[in-house]
Amino acid sequence: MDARDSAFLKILQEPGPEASGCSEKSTCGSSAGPADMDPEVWEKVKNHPCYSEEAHHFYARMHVAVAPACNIQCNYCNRKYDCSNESRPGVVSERLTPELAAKKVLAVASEIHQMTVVGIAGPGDSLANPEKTFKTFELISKAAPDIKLCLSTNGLALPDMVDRIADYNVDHVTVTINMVDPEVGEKIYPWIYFNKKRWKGRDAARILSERQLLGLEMLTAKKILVKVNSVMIPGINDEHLKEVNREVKKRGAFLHNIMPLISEPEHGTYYGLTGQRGPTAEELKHLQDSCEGEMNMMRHCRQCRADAVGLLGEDRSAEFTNEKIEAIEIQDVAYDLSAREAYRDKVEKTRETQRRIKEILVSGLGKNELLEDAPPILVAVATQGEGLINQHFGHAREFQVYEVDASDAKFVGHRRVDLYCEGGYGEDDSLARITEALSDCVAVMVAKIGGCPKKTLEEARIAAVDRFAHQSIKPSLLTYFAEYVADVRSGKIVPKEVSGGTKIRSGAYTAPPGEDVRLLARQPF
Ligand code: CLF
Ligand code: SF4
Repeated sequence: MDARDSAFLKILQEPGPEASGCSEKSTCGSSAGPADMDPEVWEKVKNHPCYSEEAHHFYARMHVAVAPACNIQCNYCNRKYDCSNESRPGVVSERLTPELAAKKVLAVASEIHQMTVVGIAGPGDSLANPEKTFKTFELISKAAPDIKLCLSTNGLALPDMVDRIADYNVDHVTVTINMVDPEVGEKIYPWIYFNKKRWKGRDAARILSERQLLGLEMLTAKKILVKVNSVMIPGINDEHLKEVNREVKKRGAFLHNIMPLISEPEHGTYYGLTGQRGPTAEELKHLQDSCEGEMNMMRHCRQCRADAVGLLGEDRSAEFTNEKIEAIEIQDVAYDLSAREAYRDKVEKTRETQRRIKEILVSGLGKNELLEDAPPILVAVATQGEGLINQHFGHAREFQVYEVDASDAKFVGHRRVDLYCEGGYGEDDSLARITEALSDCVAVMVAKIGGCPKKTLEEARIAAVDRFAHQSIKPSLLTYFAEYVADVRSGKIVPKEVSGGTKIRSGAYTAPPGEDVRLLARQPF
């Protein structure tokens, strides 16, 4: 038991609930735990930060940018920038050869024991560059056999590559599917390059869709886990994504990740230049909620860069530049498999403890009549990982948002913000933007917060809560929910009206070596 969970120790000493089998469908999804799925599947996803929401608090991924070419054009992508499928466009990537990529993986794995997955996600399309992609996988699997291999693709070349994907033991494949109707597709894809020919309009969209769905079926027939990414483009495919959801579920997709369109004019994309807007946080959540009854939804995606390194939501890629990796002598890399395994064992014990505390709390709350029919609330959390409320308000670059009721505390999204505390001083402009970004939340849980931001948040009816500092997130949220409802029922607080329209902030965090992580301005190649 982690001493940081001391507030929950007493609860743990009481008898726990009976072990149950698979819970209701609503508890499955990327937030699911071992009780919710087949043990074989759980083994594959339990330390993959994208396929398991729980895992993303503890484990990191890295991308190796070995795939520069692409075989299609998406209206949300400018080729001068990173792939929008798996990386926010507009942040510079260094491209790698397969050999340098494998060396980089060893260097990162020896430094960051949390890193369990290597993905190839661009900056173009992984399967439009098959020789580079598969050579990279071959080298990594020989050098670092405990690392999971993952790839992301637009799916056009996928049916021709499924056997090779299986041969290289790639267990996780992401296919970006934005439509299953060519009429919708022609508004998203101006052209594709297929069978040595450039196709345009509806024909292009039809071929792409057929190849994506065929590839998906072929992968699931081989028991390879497939995540489908979809970019939500209001007015173009937002309603249509419900049909996409049904079609990919039918074909065995494991997870559906509906992501917001990122389209700023300065990115130079077709959508950016023509004023196509992205969804608000509420619109995105509403669509994700309506698809959740159909299949497992991912909500913790950070739309990472093609060379991202670290926990989702942080990016340590600047610590591992090509120049640094080239300068490293491979014999100096301390790739210690046993240290990595020991780290994972420790993490698994912590996760088990946090899970058990949560189960016991939920069981207790279920018996509390006061909480019956109490509507869920949104609560933001400042965290640096490990499933704990362990970040100072002023140091947060993003807040995780949870929907909490008596039955669960479910991760439903994140809000990127500017640092409030710069050089020891609070920034009023940042505070105003943070307050706006959290406007739909009733509280924000932090390790610590100063009197001034606390007052400003409270004026906006966002309670700043630091009494759960360094405790586990989900049990703290459940405990807070019970207290909140009791206060509402007694008339101590009036429930907050939420107006909607919360903007989604795009941006990637990169950390110059030795410095704080900052939101950097876009830099073209
Ligand atoms: Fe990378 Fe993608 Fe593999 Fe994850 S990312 S290739 S599945 S290892 Fe993850 Fe990043 Fe979202 Fe992608 S958070 S953009 S879903
Ligand atoms: Fe850009 Fe990726 Fe679309 Fe290719 S598949 S155009 S790289 S977003």
